[in-house]
Amino acid sequence: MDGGPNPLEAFSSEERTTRGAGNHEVVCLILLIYISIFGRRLRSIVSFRFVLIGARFRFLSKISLAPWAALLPFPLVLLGDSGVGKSCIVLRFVRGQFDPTSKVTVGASFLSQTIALQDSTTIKFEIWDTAGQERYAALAPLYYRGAAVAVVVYDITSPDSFNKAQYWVKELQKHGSPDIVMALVGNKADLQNNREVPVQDAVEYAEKNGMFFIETSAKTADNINELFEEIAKRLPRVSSS
Ligand SMILES: Nc1nc2c(ncn2[C@@H]2O[C@H](COP(=O)(O)OP(=O)(O)OP(=O)(O)O)[C@@H](O)[C@H]2O)c(=O)[nH]1
Ligand SMILES: [Mg+2]
Repeated sequence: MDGGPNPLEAFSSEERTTRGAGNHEVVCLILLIYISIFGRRLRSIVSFRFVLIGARFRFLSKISLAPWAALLPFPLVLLGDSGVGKSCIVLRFVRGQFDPTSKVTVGASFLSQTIALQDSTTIKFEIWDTAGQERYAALAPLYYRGAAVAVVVYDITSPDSFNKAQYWVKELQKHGSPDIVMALVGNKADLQNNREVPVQDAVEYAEKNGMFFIETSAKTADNINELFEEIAKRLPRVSSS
């Protein structure tokens, strides 16, 4: 039977190819439209989730982050010449003790202490007591780089230790955090008869360098708590609003 020409063969191969491609294009076009609609929906679902997560974080930060933030520790570093009494200041503050036979610190030592202020805020200090001996000087940046507070100590009976304190202040100004809270501490205030660093010199130096100044005695506990309370008052607070 002749059956007439095969309708498919009526098209040249070129036409078939063209028509086939046309079908694919239509399918692709439909797919693209579908994906773009579905994709938009997907994006909106995802972004809605992010909005929810963001809102949840904003909600948590308003409701409960402030009390938690108050418990976040503040890294504090003590710097100063060997023998000025850094370790004794820390021991007095943390344990309420004084060690007349205190040994030189090797490398650095770590202690933490929490204090409650009058406005019922709680501040936790992570205290890095560095070694004042020259051989450990290169280690100091490891401790002061991330510090929120630097306590620079000198001995009121030693002008050399006051010069060394000024060296540490310059180091902190060059390499410390720009918003670091700095305190200048003249220790061994119980040795008034041997004083060689006038109070006025220290007051002027501290003022010029935007530092808080206090004289302490780790031996008699004079001004030790006041030193840390004053530092705590100067720390940035988290607002609960
Ligand atoms: N009279 C008096 N002596 C103190 C006082 N604070 C510390 N000392 C003495 O000073 C000496 C050195 O004290 P440390 O606290 O070990 O000194 P440091 O600054 O930690 O020294 P390094 O660890 O070497 O950096 C010890 O014999 C202490 O007993 C103080 O307020 N008054
Ligand atoms: Mg020490």
